[in-house]
Amino acid sequence: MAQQTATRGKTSSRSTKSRRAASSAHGSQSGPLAGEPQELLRDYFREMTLIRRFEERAAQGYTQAKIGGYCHLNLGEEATVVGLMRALRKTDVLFTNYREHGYALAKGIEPGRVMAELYGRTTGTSRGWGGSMHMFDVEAGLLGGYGIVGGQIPLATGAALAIDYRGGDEVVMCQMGDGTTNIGAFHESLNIAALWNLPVVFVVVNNQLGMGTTVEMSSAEPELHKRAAAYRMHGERVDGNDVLAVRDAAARLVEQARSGGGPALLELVSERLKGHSVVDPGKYRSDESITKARESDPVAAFRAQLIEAGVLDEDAAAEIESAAQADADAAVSFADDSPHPDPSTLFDYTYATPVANDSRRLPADPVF
Ligand SMILES: Cc1ncc(C[n+]2csc(CCOP(=O)(O)OP(=O)(O)O)c2C)c(N)n1
Ligand SMILES: [Mg+2]
Repeated sequence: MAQQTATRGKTSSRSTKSRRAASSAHGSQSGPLAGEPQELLRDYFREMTLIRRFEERAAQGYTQAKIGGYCHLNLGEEATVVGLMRALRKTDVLFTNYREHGYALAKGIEPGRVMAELYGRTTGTSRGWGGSMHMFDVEAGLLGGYGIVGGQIPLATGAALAIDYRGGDEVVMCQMGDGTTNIGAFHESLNIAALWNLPVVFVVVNNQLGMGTTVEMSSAEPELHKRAAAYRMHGERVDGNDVLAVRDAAARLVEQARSGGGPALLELVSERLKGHSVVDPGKYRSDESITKARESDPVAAFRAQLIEAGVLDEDAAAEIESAAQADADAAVSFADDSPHPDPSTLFDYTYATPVANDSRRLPADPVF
């Protein structure tokens, strides 16, 4: 398939014309939203708003010392998250980096269980042992948030091999950040996935920063989608602030992978509204870059777009926002009311299966 080579800033998004032609029987709005069922558009706005409110409450929980360890938020990446998850079937599986709260929510996991994981409670997705970076839910098809940069890439590739070996029709989506595309495992995994034609879509959320390092400072080829060319793989770049463009590109590449068309690399250009993690004041950013990020806030932009198109009015938008706030607040109450794990279970999930010589000792126990 031809490599798309959109230059930085010039991102491809689905043509208005084809969108209009595809489903003119649906919504009556014109412009880029033409043909989109209105209820679906409102659903996207609901989900994006829930992620926004949830992450705001997570940040608050961290400053109240209710949440420990590291904590990275999807603030500014809501359109990317929702667009990507809408391209997957329930049976498709997702691997992500540590910035995954929004993915867990958009993959259909109850907000209370996601917040409880942040709070380290037994009702959390990983029984409270994983925390912010290690959400896991086999039923929902979320096979992990990973704290090691790029740790998810070989695992996702292996999962795609397992699907292929068993003759399944599921697809793996492997999300990562821009700062992950220069590590060895990225290149090894893309190579093997292309060689063996595995059903996996690699997604780079290019928020233009790896902690405080810009893409231009770290990557000799800053147009990250072009890395696919080294493996004769399809690569393309899309505006990560456009939920419909993300959904459409992802859906096309997921279906290509599902039908034996092989893996692909999708780059989504996005913005991180806050610091790398909740404790990062982001002092290394210029005022100009912060202003630019705020101006392209995908939640505010989508809200304005839906109002402009008559899909929402102010009252309906405000109603969705207060419902999202109530859901985020209820998630906090659920987490707060849930029990902490019993210390005696500390080593219970160290290995998937019991390991010989695993003495199940606690750190302070005598060695002999
Ligand atoms: C192997 C490894 N090296 C370094 C780190 C420290 N680290 C955590 S996040 C990060 C930046 C990754 O940036 P990017 O891939 O762009 O993801 P983003 O945080 O922007 O979502 C680094 C270097 C780590 N967790 N693992
Ligand atoms: Mg990044």
